[in-house]
Amino acid sequence: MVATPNPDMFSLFLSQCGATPQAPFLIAADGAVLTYEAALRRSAQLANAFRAQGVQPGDCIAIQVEKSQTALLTWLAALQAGAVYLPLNTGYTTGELRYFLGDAQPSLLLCRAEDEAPLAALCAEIGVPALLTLDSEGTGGMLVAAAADQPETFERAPLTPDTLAAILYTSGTTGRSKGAMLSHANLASNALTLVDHWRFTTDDRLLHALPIFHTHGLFVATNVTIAAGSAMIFLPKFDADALVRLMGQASVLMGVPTFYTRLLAHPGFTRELASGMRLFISGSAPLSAETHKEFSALTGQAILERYGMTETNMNTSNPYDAARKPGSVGFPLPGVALRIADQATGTILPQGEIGGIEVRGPNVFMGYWQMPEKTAQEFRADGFFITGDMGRIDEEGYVHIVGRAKDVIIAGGFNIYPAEVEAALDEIPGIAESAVIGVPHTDLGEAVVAVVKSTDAALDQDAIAVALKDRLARFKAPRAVIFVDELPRNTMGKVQKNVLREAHGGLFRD
Ligand code: MCA
Ligand code: AMP
Repeated sequence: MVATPNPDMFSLFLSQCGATPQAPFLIAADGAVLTYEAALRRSAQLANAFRAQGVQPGDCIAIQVEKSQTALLTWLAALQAGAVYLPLNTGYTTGELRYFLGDAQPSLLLCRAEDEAPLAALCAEIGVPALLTLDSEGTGGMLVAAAADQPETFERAPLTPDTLAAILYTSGTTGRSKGAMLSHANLASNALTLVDHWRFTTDDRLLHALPIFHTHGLFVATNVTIAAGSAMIFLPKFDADALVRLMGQASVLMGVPTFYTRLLAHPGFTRELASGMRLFISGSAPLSAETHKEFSALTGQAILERYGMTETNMNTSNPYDAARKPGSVGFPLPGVALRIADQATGTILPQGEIGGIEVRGPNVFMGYWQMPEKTAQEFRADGFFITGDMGRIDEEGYVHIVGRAKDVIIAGGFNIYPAEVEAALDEIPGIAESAVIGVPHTDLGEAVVAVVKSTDAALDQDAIAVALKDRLARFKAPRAVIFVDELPRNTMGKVQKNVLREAHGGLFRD
């Protein structure tokens, strides 16, 4: 790893290209290798193609495409073009995109080839000047054609550590989604810390099966790989069979807890197979102590759990060398200050007590895009960010997340805000009111369940699924709908979700 005084991700990438140009950067499932040097050339062509479409430094480019090598290289292209990268979950519907594109006003949208017609209309409607497409393999589409004849070098845009590198939208407990603004320094500082903490080297081969539109797959996995000069075995999506087939060539896996429960259920995942790996990392959602222990019993290795957020990148991690405690997210990372405070007053609580988790450090974002008031509300006067997670620090200093103050469901590592699903449900004719809860789910950790008061006897779960199809990404759709005569309410008239959780919590338990 080559460190520079004020590093940014593209400088780190260039350092690796200079030091080991022929080292593998991306390895496909069939073994085909894309070297650092080839990735530099291809990403320069993409940067030139973006520039030719009118993208200037500081402009935003929005991306909603399937995972492919070319899709990943658009991140490197944006970095060198000085563009602000806005990756979007491939599950979002056109209606959901209308909000994100309207809010961020990108200069260019890169979308799937099959979405070209509806999204060209959307771009015309909201004034996005350029649209390119990319096919699901990353080998065809307007972007590939536009980049083919472009020069393989690109004069990168100047930047400072505080230059905006990316906007990632996080859903809101109430109201609008917020665009978290991440600077080049936010991303590079966290990547370098993690390389060090997790002992990444040029020898590492990271098994990459996460999506690349969220922090985990894009920043944690990819930026750590770049900063270390290691390689990724780059898979289009999670598939337990593929992971078992390729694990023998890998040294590290990063995943959400569902990856680990599915691996444990796979007959091909054995102690011998795992013995070639030096590190298994979990995050994005709570890894149950039970899964942690089951994994240790099978493999003899302890999963390393860490904790982060879109707004903060990674905040804590279990240690590399010392005990990795089941049910704990470890210690604050070097440079990150973490405290437990009373949610209402901000008073710092004594060690051992449960309160709101607050963090401060070079990893913490610059604020929410065009929402200065919302940003101000979520920071304390001394610069600590209020995460909305509840936790405690135990007698040995390990951080434990014990719940969430924010009303969010985390299913398979995706965050889903009940208020958004309720609003979509309430728009359906025949639904008088609704309440959405998260229910324990053996595969996804939590699953979305809707409790609905209906005035239309013909309305059933299937009809609701059809009505939601174009309004909400599929991963947000209720896995079950329960029809009730009345929703339980307290004396203030507020729906008692705890009563609903108690009544329906056993729905997906084996
Ligand atoms: C897919 N579906 C889901 C989910 N994923 N439903 C609920 N929750 C999900 N997570 C739905 C699809 O819409 C589809 O619905 C059906 O399930 C099957 O889709 P498929 O793609 O086959 O699903 P899968 O392969 O089983 O995917 C499950 C998965 C995947 C492997 C857990 O969701 C995944 O890779 N999750 C990782 C998420 C992640 O990267 N999170 C990091 C966020 P239908 O059949 O009805 O069409 S970053 C973060 O949280 C912070 C910063 C951090 O700390 O990292
Ligand atoms: P996101 O909004 O997608 O950035 O998700 C961030 C949230 O995921 C955090 O605020 C936590 O609630 C949750 N999270 C991330 N890592 C962990 C973890 N290891 N254990 C429990 N929750 C986690």
